[in-house]
Amino acid sequence: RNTSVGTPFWMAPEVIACEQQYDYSYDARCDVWSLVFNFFSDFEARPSVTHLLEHPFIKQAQGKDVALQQQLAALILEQQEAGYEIICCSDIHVQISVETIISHLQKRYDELQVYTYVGDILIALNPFQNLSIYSPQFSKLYHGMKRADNPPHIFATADAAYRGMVTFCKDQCIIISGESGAGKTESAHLIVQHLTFLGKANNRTLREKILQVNPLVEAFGNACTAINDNSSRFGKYLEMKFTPTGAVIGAKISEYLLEKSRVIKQATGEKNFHIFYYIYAGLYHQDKLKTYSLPDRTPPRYIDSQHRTVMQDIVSSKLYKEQFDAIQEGFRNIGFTEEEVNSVYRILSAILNTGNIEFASITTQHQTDKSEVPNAEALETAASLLSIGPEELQEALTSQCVVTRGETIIRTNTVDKAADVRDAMSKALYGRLFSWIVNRINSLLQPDMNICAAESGMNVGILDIFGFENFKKNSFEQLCINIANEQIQFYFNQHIFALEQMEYQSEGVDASLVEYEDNRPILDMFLQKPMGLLSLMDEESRFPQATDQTLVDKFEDNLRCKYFWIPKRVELCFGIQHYAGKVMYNVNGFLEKNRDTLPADIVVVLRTSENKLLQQLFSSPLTKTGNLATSRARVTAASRSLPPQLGSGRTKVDTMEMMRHPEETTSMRRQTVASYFRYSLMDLLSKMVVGQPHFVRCIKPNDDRQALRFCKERVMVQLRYTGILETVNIRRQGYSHRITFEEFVNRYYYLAFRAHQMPETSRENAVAILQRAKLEGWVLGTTKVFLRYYHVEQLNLLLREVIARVVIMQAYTKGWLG
Ligand code: AOV
Ligand code: MG
Repeated sequence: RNTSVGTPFWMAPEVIACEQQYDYSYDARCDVWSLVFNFFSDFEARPSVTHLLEHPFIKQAQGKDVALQQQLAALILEQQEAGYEIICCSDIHVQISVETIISHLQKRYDELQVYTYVGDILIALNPFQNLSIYSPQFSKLYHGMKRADNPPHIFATADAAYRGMVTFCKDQCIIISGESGAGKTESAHLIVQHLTFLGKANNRTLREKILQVNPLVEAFGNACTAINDNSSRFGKYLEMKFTPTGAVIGAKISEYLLEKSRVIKQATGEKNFHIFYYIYAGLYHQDKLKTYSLPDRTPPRYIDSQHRTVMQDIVSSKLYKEQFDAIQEGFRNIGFTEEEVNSVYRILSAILNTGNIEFASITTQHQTDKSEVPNAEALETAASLLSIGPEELQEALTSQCVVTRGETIIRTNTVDKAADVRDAMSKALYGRLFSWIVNRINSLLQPDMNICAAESGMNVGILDIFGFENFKKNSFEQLCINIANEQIQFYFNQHIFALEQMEYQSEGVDASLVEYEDNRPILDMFLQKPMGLLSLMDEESRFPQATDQTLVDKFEDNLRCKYFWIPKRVELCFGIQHYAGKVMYNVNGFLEKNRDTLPADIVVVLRTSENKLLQQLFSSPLTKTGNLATSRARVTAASRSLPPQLGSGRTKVDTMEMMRHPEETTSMRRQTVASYFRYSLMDLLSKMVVGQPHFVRCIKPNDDRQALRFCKERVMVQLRYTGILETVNIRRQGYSHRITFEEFVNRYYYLAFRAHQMPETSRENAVAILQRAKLEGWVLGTTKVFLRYYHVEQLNLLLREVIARVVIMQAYTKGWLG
């Protein structure tokens, strides 16, 4: 390929590394890493064709076909005479190493170019500082442009998804992945920002509402961890809904696996969910701490179990207050009533007061392990905020009704047991409150049926989950988080590698098979039934006598897999070799966290509440079971109908493959966290597989959250485990678009035929169009045209020109134009 002198080589030549006398550069236009060099500097005098054939580059070129090489050499000389600079690429197999990519990324990062494409995947390096590239001007800049027209940007990815949806009438999903603190949540916000810009609704308020959804939900679902001050403690799939013409009409959030345990306890140096701090600062400012009975002398135990915080620091925080104001505004704008918001604050305060309830044991002559509440004030305040009777609450906390053989027996709770019940109640309150807020937002942002029937609408989904975590001490929560990430990686692999290979093979197109790290065995080890880790844990959770030790023993006896091991010297621990690295888990409390039991007595008491919201939270059967029913229906439906983008060559098995282990047999009655988790994953994947995916890979350049610090080793590790290198290879050789001959001819026949001709949708006509469009490098399969992504851009551009001409002609013949 040759480019005339002075033609900008996409954003000027991006020379990324000098090896020997050659420079390698990445060319977004043809999606290849190419070799750019001043060819003639290698020769002292003007070379002849024979000279050229001796050149190492030519020797490797054209698949080593000598005849072709001669042609090339002649062409090069001809071009040089005409004053062209020679840029050679694509058919030289430049070995791209991780090092090459890293130095490229580093150079860009140093210039604050945080985005880079690898094929159609966007790599986003966390800048750890505010960049001025997200203003509406930038949204305009990226609107409807070809990708190569502008530097890589998250807006371009959002734009591609939007255009994909409008052009092909197909749902899209943007999958953002990366480890904790890599920038997923920020990226998700930016995507929503650009999509609301694109989906110009006449309705400005709707756009504002949608923009406020993320901050609102994150106030309740995010918290400060050791890794990230604004760490997502739940998974979020936000679907933005559009009309077929691309106007935004609504939104829907699905939330996954909120880390409820954070409500009652946080690891050293970590905090509770943001909202607890926000309400303190905000309500303090409004002089309303008393109105909501928030304990104001010392911070409640739930937000400061180690007594490290001073009340004054919380209430006087400017940041917290600002966030509170934003939350209040969000609630109001989105459409929550004042009464509802009031109830939310009351429940939050009730949770904090509940956490302060203490228990002491009383010994009577007959009973030894009975407990009472020495600080009646906390109990009474909590009960009053929940609009329930304090005696009833105390009863439910300190005793337990057991029905055996038709007889009801009251058993008293020990101090420890009572504290567990108290904490279980707090977790349930918070978890259900969170789900309620999400559901309420969904009902308020539901598309207006008058504008667009739901079934004719389309959506772009944005997945932002909690990133891979590896702390000094990792517990049940980290296990769930990391399994979820493992599953997302599997989905990525399936899409990028496995399905790609299968499609090539079934179409008879040569696919130099790209090797990649398949994490299927690890996922199987977790999810398999009945011998996978989660199933084993569920089984053990059913035995009341089980202990952490019996759980570890069970794992050790049953999990025979190189990804799992029990360390010799550390007690109650096991190690997992995840796709993203080794993690040591401490099983302390695993069983209890998995059982997540909420005594029936507590539910009964809470149902007596006079607070409407609270009644709602506890009136239905467990919300999670409700979700699961729909989830199950959807999973089945998804596996029945093939995701359209997977093409006809795929079988049902493939969809099921994307979601490992979709089958489910566990009884719904005693739902453990693990089995709920399994369902949630399936539910999520069933949503994802129906859309055309776009991948954003967030990378954390350093662990100190420092701007402009690029730690090569850290980036290297992330590039390796995310499979970016393999991605480069498969994309370089790959054909990202495969269109059936029929679809291709129908879509592009204007380019080679007259509008009224309606040519036969045959292979030959597809070829005619490709030739007419002067495209090179495409391949024909048995039923499909295989195109590189830039081919599609070129075709669409041509199509647009032709259509514009036709429109002008028509206008002209009608006499509309002079
Ligand atoms: P995460 O979502 O990937 O972690 P975040 O999106 O919360 O990570 O990013 C962590 C922090 O990095 C943010 O609070 C910002 O300070 C900074 N940051 C990320 N992206 C940008 C950007 N584009 N511009 C400026 N600052 C940015 V977790 O949710 O912990 O897995 O569970
Ligand atoms: Mg996040």
